[in-house]
Amino acid sequence: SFAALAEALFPGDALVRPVTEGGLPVAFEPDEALPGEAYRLDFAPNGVVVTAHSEAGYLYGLITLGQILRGALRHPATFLFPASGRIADAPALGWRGTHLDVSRQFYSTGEIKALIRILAWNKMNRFHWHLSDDEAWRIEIDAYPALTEVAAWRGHGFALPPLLGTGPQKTGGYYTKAAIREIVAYAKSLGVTVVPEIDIPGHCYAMLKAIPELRDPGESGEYFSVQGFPNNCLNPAREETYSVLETIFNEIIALFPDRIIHIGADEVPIGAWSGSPIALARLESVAGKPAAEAHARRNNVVTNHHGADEIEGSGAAVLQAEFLARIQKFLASRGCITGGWEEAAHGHVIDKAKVYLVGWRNHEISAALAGEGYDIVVSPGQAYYLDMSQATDWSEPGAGWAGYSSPEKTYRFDPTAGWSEAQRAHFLGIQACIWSEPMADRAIFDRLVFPRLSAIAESGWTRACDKSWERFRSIAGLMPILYGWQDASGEGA
Ligand code: NAG
Repeated sequence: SFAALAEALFPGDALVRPVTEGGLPVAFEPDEALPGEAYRLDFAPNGVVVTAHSEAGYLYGLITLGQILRGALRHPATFLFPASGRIADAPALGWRGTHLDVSRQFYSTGEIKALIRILAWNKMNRFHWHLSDDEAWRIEIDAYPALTEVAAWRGHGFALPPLLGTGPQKTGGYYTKAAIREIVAYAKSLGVTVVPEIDIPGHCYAMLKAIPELRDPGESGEYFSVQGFPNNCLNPAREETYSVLETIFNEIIALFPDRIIHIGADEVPIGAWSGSPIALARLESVAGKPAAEAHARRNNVVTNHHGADEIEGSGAAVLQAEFLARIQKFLASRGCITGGWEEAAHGHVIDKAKVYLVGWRNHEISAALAGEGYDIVVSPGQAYYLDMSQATDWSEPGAGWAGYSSPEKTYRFDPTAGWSEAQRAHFLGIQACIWSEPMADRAIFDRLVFPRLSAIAESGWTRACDKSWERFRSIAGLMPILYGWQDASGEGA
């Protein structure tokens, strides 16, 4: 019955209830001719038939019925299901993702599950889970307890003058292995593949706080990341770097059965490793003495800002490329596809056949990488970064390095505008990126994420010729009540 369907899709949600008193029977029919996530709904006076080829197809059919029920809330007294007619539906794109940064803000297991439910409701099928960054490390690793004991928390350990009382409370959290298994299983039940990200070799300040032995003891001087973190990169010339990472990835692979592992690779500062003698020696052996000497001159030089820190061709890029290729080989040997932000292509040593990239700085870079034969998920900051403010005039919260993005701009963005057939052959799909630096509370999160998340989802599911901004706008105002955050309870660790 619809009551059971509604309960399965929206547990405990009082807003969803059968519209017809007696409920309406739903039958399921297999059809092997339908592609994976496609479904049909056939309406008849005595019920609805959902036809599909896979669990995902049945799920999306049921979600569409759930959406019709939600629509019925606007006219509860008069709503009737159609007595005849057919909905035949299939996704436009294979990769319909959302990325969430849980390093800059921590989200409880309950909140993650609520977000996954929202993704499924929007017929999104990938959850890219950004589990580590300079600010914090969020995943339990048995071999290195310090990663979570030290690097999952902040705001404590400062000595305050006695009159000010005790120091600040620590805040943060991490996901235990049990929590991760629970989340991955829950996502699977809603058609969502979870892609964990451990961001390396840059964005590793927290990891290096927890495992300081990974630093080159001979390193001197400073380089800074675009966010201002000093010396935040794992050293590619230390053997321990690889043995530690292999241990960590082995534990992670065991938790994520879909075997897609994202390794970051974004924003290695151009001065990275310029004060590390072992890294400079490695660079000299790969690229020659002049390259190593040129790189050493970058030590203590502050360069770098958003969008302009193109390190391709630099000594840092050479070292990074070698590092990434080695990690990728290891992951491939464990049967994994490697994901990376677009900079993972620097140096072009990574194996294109076993990699996918997420294009983020702008549309042109994504197009160029697709042209070079990299499989790519498109998520340009200018349209799909949900931390970007919705307006230019500071009346809205959010960041601005990629400019502002109104819901309309996000909705109308065409991810492959101007791409050739050859480029489109490498287009995997699209992704919303929820970077959480500005999302200090739930109100700001909701303001930034909704309804732009649904605008992106619609470009993932609906063919461009069937999209309509006017229709989207007319329902966007209803979205807050559709999302059902209310049962997002649960504590992190
Ligand atoms: C970039 C960083 C990210 C940051 C975000 C904010 C990527 C791949 N890297 O600087 O750490 O949170 O922008 O918009 O986006």
